[in-house]
Amino acid sequence: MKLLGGIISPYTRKVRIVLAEKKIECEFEIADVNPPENPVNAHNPLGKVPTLLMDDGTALFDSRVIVEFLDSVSPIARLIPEDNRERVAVRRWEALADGCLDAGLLVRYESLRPKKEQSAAWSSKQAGKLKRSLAAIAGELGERAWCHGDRYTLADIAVGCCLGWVDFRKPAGIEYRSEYPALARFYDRLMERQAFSDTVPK
Ligand SMILES: N[C@@H](CCC(=O)N[C@@H](CS)C(=O)NCC(=O)O)C(=O)O
Repeated sequence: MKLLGGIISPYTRKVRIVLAEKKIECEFEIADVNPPENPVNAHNPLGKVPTLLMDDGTALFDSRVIVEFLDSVSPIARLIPEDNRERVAVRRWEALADGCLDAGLLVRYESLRPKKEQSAAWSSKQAGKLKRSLAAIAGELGERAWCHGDRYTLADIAVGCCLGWVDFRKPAGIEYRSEYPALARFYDRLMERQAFSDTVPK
């Protein structure tokens, strides 16, 4: 298998962390998806990373589908609970963290457009989603060690990747660490895991 991804891409980081936690061997190739014509298009019509190239030539996307596949191929370190309600709760955390990132990326992409083409109203709408979802993550996590239940799951990985990217890019000038110290402590604990420290955006 080969993972096409980006070093800073938080969704790619989610997949890389799942691979590492589950001890699954996978080649990693950095793919630049910025140009309209890019090497990912041939495998994924959406032209986005992460895209996982399977040994049989098929491609899996997006990160949520890839992590579900990876969690099912090996019993090591199950990250998605089997129980229906628990699984839905973990996937809800992932949807919240990924949705927060989606808004953050839109804020960033907008800021990279020529000044006269930027829409302040559009950026502010996306920044609103970003701020509300960070507040929701902080409120729902509180001072607990893990997002769901009493163990490390995909929920923690998704939230950790979201926090790492928000801190790295600071979309809309957000400084989450000073605004939500409990979230900063949560992220710092995750960074003690090698899967996190090996994949830090830089
Ligand atoms: N929902 C997707 C989002 C993937 C995504 O948006 N990746 C970004 C990089 S962080 C990308 O490929 N952007 C290129 C583009 O949108 O053209 C997932 O979870 O994999």
